[in-house]
Amino acid sequence: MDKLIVATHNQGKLREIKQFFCDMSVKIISADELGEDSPRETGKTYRENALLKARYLYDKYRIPTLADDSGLEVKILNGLPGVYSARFDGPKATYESNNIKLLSKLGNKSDRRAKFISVIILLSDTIYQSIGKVSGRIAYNLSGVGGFGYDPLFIPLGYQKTYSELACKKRFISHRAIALKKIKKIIKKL
Ligand code: ITT
Repeated sequence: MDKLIVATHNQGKLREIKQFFCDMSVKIISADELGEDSPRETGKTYRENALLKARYLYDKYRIPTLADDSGLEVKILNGLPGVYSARFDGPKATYESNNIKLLSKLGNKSDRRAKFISVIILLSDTIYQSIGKVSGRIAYNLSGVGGFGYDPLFIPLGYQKTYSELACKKRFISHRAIALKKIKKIIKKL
């Protein structure tokens, strides 16, 4: 495979995906570089949304296309924000407003268990899927400046620092890295 479309408009995700594949010769083309917008994410599951995003560009360009749909599931909030992670605070949500909303929903609750999930679809002649999950907990305050989204609040199991504080280490241990590992093997064979 010499070209791969990455169907995302999220610069944080794009950076992580590019870094993960930086030792491969495949040329990565993002949705922004193609001047494309994104389809409405009407799916009820990560898989449905990832497939929808991948299909939107694959059907047009016929170049293998990768899409990531991901979210943060907080146990005591019955899995929210989950597939609604990007717009947890409503249609005009920002990373900051989502984080503030999450902190206020949790208040001082001591059960702060959460997990991050990434479902990656690679669409070419076949649909390939890979899932990555990382368990952890939600911090009481925002910490760190690296990464994006809920990174300043998520402390992965086995660490005392948030994804943001772990900075570039995140790219080896994250839910997305776990999902991308399998996809990388597939790409090498295509
Ligand atoms: P694309 O659809 O264009 O890829 P998006 O941001 O809308 O970008 P999703 O629909 O998959 O992507 O929403 C995932 C949201 O979950 C994302 O906006 C973040 O708020 C959060 N999220 C996902 N992965 C994350 C990560 O590694 N670190 C922090 N937050 C993350």
